[in-house]
Amino acid sequence: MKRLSTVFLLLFVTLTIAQVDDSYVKDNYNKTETYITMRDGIKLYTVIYSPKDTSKKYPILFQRTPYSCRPYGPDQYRSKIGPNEFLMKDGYIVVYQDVRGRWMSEGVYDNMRAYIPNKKKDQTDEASDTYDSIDWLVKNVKNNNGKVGTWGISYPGFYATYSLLDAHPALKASSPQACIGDFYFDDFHHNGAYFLSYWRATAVFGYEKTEPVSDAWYEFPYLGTQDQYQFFLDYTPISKLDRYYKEDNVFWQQLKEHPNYDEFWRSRGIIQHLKDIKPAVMVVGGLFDAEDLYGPFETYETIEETSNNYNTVVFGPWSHGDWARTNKRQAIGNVYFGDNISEDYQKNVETPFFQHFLKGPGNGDTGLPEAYMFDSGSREWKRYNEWPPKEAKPTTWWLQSNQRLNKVAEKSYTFESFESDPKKPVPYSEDIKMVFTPRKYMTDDQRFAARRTDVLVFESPVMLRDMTMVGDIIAKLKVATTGTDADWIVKLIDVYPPDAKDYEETQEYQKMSNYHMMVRSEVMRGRFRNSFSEPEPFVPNEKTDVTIKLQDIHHTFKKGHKVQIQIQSSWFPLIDLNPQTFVDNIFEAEEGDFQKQIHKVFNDSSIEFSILQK
Ligand code: PG9
Repeated sequence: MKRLSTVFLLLFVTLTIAQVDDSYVKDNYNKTETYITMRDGIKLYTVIYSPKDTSKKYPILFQRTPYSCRPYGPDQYRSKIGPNEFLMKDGYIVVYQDVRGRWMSEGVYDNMRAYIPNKKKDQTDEASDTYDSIDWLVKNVKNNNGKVGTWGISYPGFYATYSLLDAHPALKASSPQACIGDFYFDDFHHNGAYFLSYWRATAVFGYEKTEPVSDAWYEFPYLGTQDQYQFFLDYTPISKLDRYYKEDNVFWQQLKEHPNYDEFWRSRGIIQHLKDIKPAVMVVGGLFDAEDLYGPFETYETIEETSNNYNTVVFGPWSHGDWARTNKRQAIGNVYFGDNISEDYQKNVETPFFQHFLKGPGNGDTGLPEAYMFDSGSREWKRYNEWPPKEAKPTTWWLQSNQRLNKVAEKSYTFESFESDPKKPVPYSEDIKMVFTPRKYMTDDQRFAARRTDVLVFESPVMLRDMTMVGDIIAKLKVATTGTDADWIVKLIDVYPPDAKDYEETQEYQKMSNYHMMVRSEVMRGRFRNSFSEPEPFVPNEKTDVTIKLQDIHHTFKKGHKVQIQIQSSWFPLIDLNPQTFVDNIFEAEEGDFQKQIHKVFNDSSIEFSILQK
C-alpha cells in the first residue's frame, strides 16, 4: 500500500512541476495582440509577449510563420515562447507573426514568395513585410532595446533567412534553422524527383483563404490505410490522386504543372539572393533531417562565399527540428546518439549566440566556433574554423565488379545490371505508416534493400582504422538503360560490426549487429542529369554519365565497420515512380508508360568524398 502512495505522490509532484512550467509564460509575460500595417496597406496579425518586469529594456526575438501564432485570444498563452527555455527565462520580448495570407493575417499567400530585388514603392515581398514589421516593433513596443533577432525552423526558417534581405538596421542576429532554400531541392523535390511522401502535406499550403481565420481551413483526406506503399502503388499513375486533391488545391496544381526547374520554382528559391548579408547568422540543421538539408547547407555556404558578416553553422545528430525539443536521449529510429544533446546546444550555443548580439557587445567574440559539427559515427561534437575543414583530403573510391567498393580503379571493367520493375519498386522503408512527411528512414537499416535483386551493393573491406568523412559526396555514375528514362538513387551506409549492441530505441526484431545504418542518400531523376530545366531522354543502351551530389555529412566509419554504397532505381513511395519511358510530364504519365527496364552500372563509376586522416 505504501508503494502505491509513493507512486501517487511522485505523479502529483511531477504534474505540479509540469503545470508550473506551463504557467511560466502567463506568470512572467504580458500578451498583446495587434495588426501591423504593411506599406501596401495589408495588415498582418502579430502577437507580442513582453516581460512583466518593466524595470529594464529587452531585445526583440521575432518569428514569422505560415503555421499560425496560435493560441489566439488575449487570455490564451503559449506554454513556451522563443527558441528555447533558457532564452525565455533570460527575458526577451518575443513576437510571432502570421505571414501575409495565412491564418489571422490579411492578404494573399504565395508559397515561397519570390524575392523582388530593388522593389518599387508599392511592391512587397517577405523582405519588405519583415522590414515594415521590425520598423513598427522597435518604434512602438515598450521597453525594447532597439535590437532584433529572428529565428525559425523549416518554413519559419525560410522567413528568418528572408529577414536578411534588405535587412532592417535593428536586425542584429538571425538563426535560420532547417531553413527551406528551394522547394525544388528541399521538401517536395530532390533533383527533379517528386517527393510523393509529401503528398498529404500539400493540403497545408494548397487552399487559399479569403478572410482571417483562427482555425485550419484545410483538411487532410482520409485514405483508409496506413500502408503507404500499397496505397500509392494503387494510385499510380499519380493522376489518380486527383480524386482527393482537385482544382481548388492550388499547390497540387502547381506541382503538376511545373515538373521541371522552371521560372516558377527558380524565382522562389532564396539562395540566389544571399549576397552582402549584414546581420550575424547562425545556421542550424540536423544531419538526419529528411525535410530540409539542402537549405541550411546552401544558406551557410552561400553567405560564407558572398558576405563578410558573422556567419556560423551548427549540425547535430538530429532529425527535423529535434534541436528545439528537450528529449534526454537523442535518437532517430533505431539509432541512439547521446544524452542531453539538444539541451546542451540550446544552453551553450543558441542562447549565447542571441545573448551576445542582442544583449552583449555584439562584436562577434561569441566564443562559439565557425562550425560546430556532431560526428554521427564517433558520437562527439567537433569545432572547426571552416566547413568543410580545409585539412580534409579528397578521396575517390570505385564501384568495382563483384560489387566491391575499392580505392583502386580496375584496369578493365565491366558492369552490374538489374531489372527495375515499376510494379514492384524498392521500398524506402519497411514501416507500414502513412507519414505526413518522411523522417525515420534517414538512419534506418538498409539490409531489407540489400537483399533485393534490383539493388546493387558495393562494400568496402572491414575498416582497419577509423575514417572520418566530411562534407558532400559526389557519385559519378556511368550507367545505361534499355529504357529512355530512369531514376538513380545512391545510399551511403555504415555497416556495423557483428558485436554491435542494441540501444533502448532499437525496435523489436531488429538488431544493431551488422546494422546497415543509412548515413546519407540522394536521388537524381535521370532526365535532369544535364539540366534541371531541360529534361533529356536516355538513348537506350548507351553508356551515360549521371552525377549526383549527396548533402554534407560528418561521420566517422569506425574500425571494424564497413562502408557500403547501394544503388537502385526506385525509392517508393518516398519519391514517385519513374515510368522509365521518357514522357513530357511524369505527373501526366499513363499506365502504358510504366515499363520494366534493365539498368546497368558500369564499374568505372566512382564516389568522391573527403576524409580527415587521424
Ligand atoms: N519544410 C517543412 C514542410 C514544408 C511544407 C510542407 C510540409 C513540411 C516544414 O516547414 O516543416
